[in-house]
Amino acid sequence: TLALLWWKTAVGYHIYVPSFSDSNGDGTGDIPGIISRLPYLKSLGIDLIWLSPFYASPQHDMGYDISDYKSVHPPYGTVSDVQRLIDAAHQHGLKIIFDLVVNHTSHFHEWFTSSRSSKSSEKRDWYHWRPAKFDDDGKRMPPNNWMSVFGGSAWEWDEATEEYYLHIYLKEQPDLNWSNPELRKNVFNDAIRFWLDKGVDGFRIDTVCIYAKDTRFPDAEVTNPSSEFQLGRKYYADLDENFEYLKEMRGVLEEYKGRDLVMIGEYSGGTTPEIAKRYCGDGGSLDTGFHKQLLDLERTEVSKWVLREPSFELKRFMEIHSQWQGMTDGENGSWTTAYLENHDVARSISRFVDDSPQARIASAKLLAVLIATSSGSLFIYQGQEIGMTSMPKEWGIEEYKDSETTRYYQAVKAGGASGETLEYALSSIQKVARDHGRTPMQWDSSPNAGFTTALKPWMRVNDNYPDLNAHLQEQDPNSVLEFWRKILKIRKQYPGLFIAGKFEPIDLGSDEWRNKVGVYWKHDQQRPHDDTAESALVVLNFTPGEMSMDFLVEKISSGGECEFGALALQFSTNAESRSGVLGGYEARVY
Ligand code: TEU
Repeated sequence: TLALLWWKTAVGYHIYVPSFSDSNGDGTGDIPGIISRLPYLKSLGIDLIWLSPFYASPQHDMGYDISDYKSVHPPYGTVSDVQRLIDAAHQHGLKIIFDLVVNHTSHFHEWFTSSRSSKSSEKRDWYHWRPAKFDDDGKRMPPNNWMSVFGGSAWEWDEATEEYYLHIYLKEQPDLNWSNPELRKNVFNDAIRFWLDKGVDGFRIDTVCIYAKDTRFPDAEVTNPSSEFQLGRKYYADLDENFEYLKEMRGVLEEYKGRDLVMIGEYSGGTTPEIAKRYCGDGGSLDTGFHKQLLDLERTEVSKWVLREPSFELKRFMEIHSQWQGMTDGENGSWTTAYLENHDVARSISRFVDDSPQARIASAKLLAVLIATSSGSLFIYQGQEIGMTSMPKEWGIEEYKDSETTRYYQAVKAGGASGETLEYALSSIQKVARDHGRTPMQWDSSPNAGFTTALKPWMRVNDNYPDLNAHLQEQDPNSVLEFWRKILKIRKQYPGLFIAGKFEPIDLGSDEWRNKVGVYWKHDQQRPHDDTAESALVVLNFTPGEMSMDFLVEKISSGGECEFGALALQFSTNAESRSGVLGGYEARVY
């Protein structure tokens, strides 16, 4: 049997605190609300909760701008509520990890207010301050041409001491200077030890690749001539020092003997499987990480908002997925995660399949099979287990709350961005805004989906909640929720195949086929290629139409491994599944 560590076999569930469950009727989700839903999570079959940031924050970036690591955003509750949550999760046999956001703080964090107050502040060097440059006309310019992830310069001028500070994200999120040992010590104490002492089981580590910066701050190459500012990633992602800082961080976790803590990093957009191996393979400090390449599927080099045409191609999706699946093959001890959604993306069935009322159930099950048969640590994002969809197209821009979205919309309106029309911008927002993943959880058919008793939740509830909610699905054996419960059990029944198996895509020959159907083997690597070795064949029809399976018979038997007819059908998402004919959006496992 496989000796898999707990965080490898665990099914994770990602909770976005403001949108999960509101216990006190103020329209915002909270910690006591989460505690009340633990039995639901337990019944789904999960083992691990990842909680989005709940710390004190002025909420310029939904809590990814922290003003005090050791206290809780009041609408979410108190430190003792969080303590109760940790204990209650443990009583339910669940592990729980927190979001660790330490590349930057809020500009309201005491560290920053002190740092900005004077050049001689003892915390001055805890952030990156640089004098202005001047152009030929004597105009004041930022120290270099780096672009902020959310648009515009990555530097903000500060009148108080007449210098610029660095912010890779919003100007309300100044970057910490990790090269300062005093700063690191304080991060470890406040953001890490404080919560480990309370019993948390580890961290999802935000923006884990970019703590170290090239503090000479060279200009980035001009890759987008239409923009004043350029991607400086080369000078702040995956630098050697970054690996050293993470080693130090790991050391802090190692102080907690016998706790078996986990560190799961959030990689950056440029992190390839090769780079990821350096983070989580032998000698690396992370256990595993979330790669971003499927989240970024639609975007082009120009920006997040200028989309590829067509925006989704199954072929590309499967190529990227299969590269990352290769990380679990045992080589150099590396490991990956398997996930399709988080709080930074639109809903997967809306992005990849069909979220119309007739097709959304089949679509959700199709994607459930894909990800639940994939190797790695599996993560489900809240609402994915009931097949929640992106926001309706009819909703106006006022329903979008994310500062990334609103900044972009305003920039286009003002004639900025990369020259898109407002119409294009809106259609792009309707596809890829982060807001789509942030609408409140749909619990039942009561007003506002039972998320809150308030008249107006902080974000509008999707109009489809009367027909799409957890309560309805609990009573329906054919629901998406019931399907997830079932498939999670099957995943755990065959860990060698589904959790740690070798992923071997089957080449369907032409791009036309590759864009219609996904087919792959999972092989048990513990007993490779002897007579007892187990393999599973997964077949996913991404088109609405039926198709004959003849195309596949040829492909799978050409390897000489087996005859298609000899394979036993383990299960299908389609109750009327017929041999030889693949139904529309049907997924099968042999
Ligand atoms: O995301 C890191 C990140 O690089 C994001 O910019 C991501 O590429 C973006 O959401 C794409 O639209 C993390 C958090 O997940 C995100 O919510 C935060 O906004 C960001 O860090 C800053 O803390």
